[in-house]
Amino acid sequence: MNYNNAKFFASYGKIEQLPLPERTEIAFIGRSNVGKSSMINKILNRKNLARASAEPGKTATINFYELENIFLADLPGYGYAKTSKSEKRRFSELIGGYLSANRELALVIQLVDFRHPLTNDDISMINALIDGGFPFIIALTKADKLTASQRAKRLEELKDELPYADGITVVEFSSQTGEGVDKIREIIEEIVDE
Ligand SMILES: Nc1nc2c(ncn2[C@@H]2O[C@H](COP(=O)(O)OP(=O)(O)O)[C@@H](O)[C@H]2O)c(=O)[nH]1
Ligand SMILES: [Mg+2]
Repeated sequence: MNYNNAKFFASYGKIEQLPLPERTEIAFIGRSNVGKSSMINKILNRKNLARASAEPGKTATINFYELENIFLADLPGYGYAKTSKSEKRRFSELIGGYLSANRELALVIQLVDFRHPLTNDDISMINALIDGGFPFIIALTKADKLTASQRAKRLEELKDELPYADGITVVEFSSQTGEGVDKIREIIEEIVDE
């Protein structure tokens, strides 16, 4: 798979605008500011293809990137406290709408911040993925910000926060150091080969 030729495809503010589901898609879902755009940039060897922002809560669109014959879909980040109620509703409608739109969704990469306990929004999202039968993995982001013992502690706590975590693939990831990017690419390639 050639990650260097990926391109921005389009942004969609409404589910009805999405292209026909003719290509395999991989969706990136997570709290606002968790590192979705940074992860996409890292996977695609780019600094700023997906706009990574220090200003959370801004992406109220679904952004598609074209990687060979598949789409990467950067979904709006949920859970940003300062977003207005109506915007929050729009964000969650976009995410829910995307998931129920019968896309050719081969994988969801659910990002959560390695440093912090799962938020209620994270847990609702993960439960929705399980209930909907979506294939997904969990990426623990910003791994560079934790010491080895902090990591061990969080991994232990995660078992309580996600009682069914045993069957879920969990990837420790940092877009800063590149940790985990090979693993994510491997998983993408397994899917595409199928
Ligand atoms: N230290 C560190 N910072 C990160 C990492 N990933 C993202 N960030 C920072 O977190 C902020 C939000 O990242 P972004 O990719 O825009 O998050 P998004 O809202 O989920 O798309 C930006 O300031 C990034 O530079 C990471 O792996 N390590
Ligand atoms: Mg983003």
